[in-house]
Amino acid sequence: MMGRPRLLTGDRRGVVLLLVLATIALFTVMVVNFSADEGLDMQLAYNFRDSVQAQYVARSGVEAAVALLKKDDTAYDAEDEDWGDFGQYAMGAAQYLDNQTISGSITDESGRFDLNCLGKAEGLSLWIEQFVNLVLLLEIDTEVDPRELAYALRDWIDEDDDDGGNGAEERYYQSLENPYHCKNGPLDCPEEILLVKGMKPEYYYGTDHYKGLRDYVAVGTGGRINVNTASEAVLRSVSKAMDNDGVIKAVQDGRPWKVNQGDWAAALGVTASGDEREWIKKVLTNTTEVFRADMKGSLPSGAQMNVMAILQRVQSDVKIVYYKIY
Ligand SMILES: [Ca+2]
Ligand SMILES: [Ca+2]
Repeated sequence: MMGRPRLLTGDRRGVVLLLVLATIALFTVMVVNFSADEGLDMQLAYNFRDSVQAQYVARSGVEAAVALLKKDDTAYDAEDEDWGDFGQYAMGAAQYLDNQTISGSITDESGRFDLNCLGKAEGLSLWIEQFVNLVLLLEIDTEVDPRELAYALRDWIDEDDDDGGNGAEERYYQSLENPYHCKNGPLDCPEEILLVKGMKPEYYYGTDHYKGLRDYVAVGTGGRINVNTASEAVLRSVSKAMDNDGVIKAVQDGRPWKVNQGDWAAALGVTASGDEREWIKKVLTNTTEVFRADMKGSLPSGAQMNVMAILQRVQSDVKIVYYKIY
């Protein structure tokens, strides 16, 4: 029977000794550093404490937004309601916050184009048309035909792996120098558009010469456009028949639209074919289910934190469905 191998030969003992000495040396350096950096560490700790506190102040702004939307009248949604004046509301809250302040706004996501509609099978050509109209109306200087961007977005979102000969699926994304997977599912946030073939940051963020898509797109509204909150570009993009000065004036003069007109084309004096009329009826509304809260928490020390939350209202319940700290 062989004896147990000896664990440490002479040479190995030497290695262990060196390791122990090195460890002691390391701890010594660390102790010296601890005392030298103590002041800096305290400052870092204060900063961290303040940033966490500012974050919670911003978070309480989101909670205030949820409370405000829970008691909002769901018959119509427009900026003449309490949620449209969140700034005033937040200033009133400041007196309870001991010099900490919340500032921010609640906006309607249904005033924007829902990018995820490009993944819908139903009405796809019309959603694509709407996206293309929006890119053209914003005068975004795309290198490729905006239709190609729309097709690439369609493929990014739709479940299948069929690029239809004009889009981009898994094969394209795997051929990149730093490959990644095609999502084949709905976008979680509008910024995700930057991963899609053909998109450039400037198309989204804008330049000195044109506005980007950022303020005009959303995800998760289902595609309904609220006539009370939509910008002119978004209203015009709905269909060629909506891209008309008289129609835009009729929308704006009628605000707030407290009653859903149903046949919006008739209500707004739109000259449209039967199909266009149906499309306008399908897309336009005067209510919303998805709101966005942008909140900033500030402390007297100057610490500030921003929070963005997407709030979804189902009947009179309001849930946070997306939350980002920045
Ligand atoms: Ca309302
Ligand atoms: Ca796909």
